[in-house]
Amino acid sequence: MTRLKESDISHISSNLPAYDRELSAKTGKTLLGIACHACRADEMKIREQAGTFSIQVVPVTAGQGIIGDFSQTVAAILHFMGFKARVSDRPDISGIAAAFEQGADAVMTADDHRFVGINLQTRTVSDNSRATGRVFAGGLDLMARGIKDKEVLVMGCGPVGEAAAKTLLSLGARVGLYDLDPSAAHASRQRLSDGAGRGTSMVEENLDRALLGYSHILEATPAEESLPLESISDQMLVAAPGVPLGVPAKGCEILGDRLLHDTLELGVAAMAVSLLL
Ligand code: 2YH
Repeated sequence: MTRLKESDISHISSNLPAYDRELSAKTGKTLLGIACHACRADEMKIREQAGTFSIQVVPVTAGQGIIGDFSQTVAAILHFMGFKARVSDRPDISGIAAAFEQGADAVMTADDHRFVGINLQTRTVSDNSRATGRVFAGGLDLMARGIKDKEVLVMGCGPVGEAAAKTLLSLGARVGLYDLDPSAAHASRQRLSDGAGRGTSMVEENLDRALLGYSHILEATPAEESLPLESISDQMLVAAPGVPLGVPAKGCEILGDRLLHDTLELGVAAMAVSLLL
């Protein structure tokens, strides 16, 4: 599991308006709009509810400890989306207790294993990995102007890739699953096929061969350069929640507006929206 570094996120807060414009150019929707699309939520209603919904972001010192700028950046993203958000004055249990005592509607908090949002009234828990997979799948759907009946290769079958695959199947895509460890792809396929009413997925065991047949990619690996430069075509659309980004620098240039990638923004946006559902 990737642990974010301060250098992965330090640019985010000051760049939110520009990132929102970039997302609109790529997908036709803003950060909030993509999150609502992915969560099948009414954007107008969410915008209205967000203004009175207070979220306290609670830093966690356990394990490897605080990541510089992490909580502040999460709060900045939430604030940018229109939520009443702030970083808790205290970390850990004291912060959680204060959020309850002060009547917050929700907390967002992360240790080394999970990053979650918890609605303190409804007990809904939104998980960053699931939300991230879901929102990047929704973003790919928008970039493709409808992913229904299209073939998508999901690279990386961890929690993010599997959540993306689940969303893509629910949108009617035909999904190929690839993982460096084929048994992870097979296990993922089994879990996906256990979900009632879902489309079918298939496992791809040879990446080079698979890449010849797909022009829609959901890159959810934790590896640099997982998508070979030679495989990047003029038609390819890539949604890449993986950190670090698996697309080589030259590939990013070639893809331009056909590449969707960030380290925190879209995942936090989808977590926040799902807390309101
Ligand atoms: O980055 C992480 C974990 N790898 C979970 C990621 C789930 N997608 N956690 C962030 C730790 C933040 C730290 N405890 C803080 O600053 O509060």
